[in-house]
Amino acid sequence: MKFRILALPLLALLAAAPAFADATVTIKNFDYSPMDVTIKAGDTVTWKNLDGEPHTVVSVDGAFRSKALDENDSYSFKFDKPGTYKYICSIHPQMKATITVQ
Ligand SMILES: [Cu+2]
Repeated sequence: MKFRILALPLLALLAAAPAFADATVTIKNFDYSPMDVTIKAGDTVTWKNLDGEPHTVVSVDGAFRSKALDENDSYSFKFDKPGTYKYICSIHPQMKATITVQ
């Protein structure tokens, strides 16, 4: 019983911890920075919005889609398959960038 009581909050903590980011993309001044990121299959990319405006991270081919990220919100996606992933901000479609997974 004691173990159960201790283990549950621990599991909740682990589940709430952000995924380890192998690469970080900052969203600032209506740009993704860096615009081109190259990672390995299995790596996780985390985007963080530093603008006062909401932005999203939406894959052109539907592989991933964030909710609207407010200032200082972040979104992570783990890329399991090699390929070229172009993405945009669905609110400001002129914002474009690419993740290349080797
Ligand atoms: Cu945007």
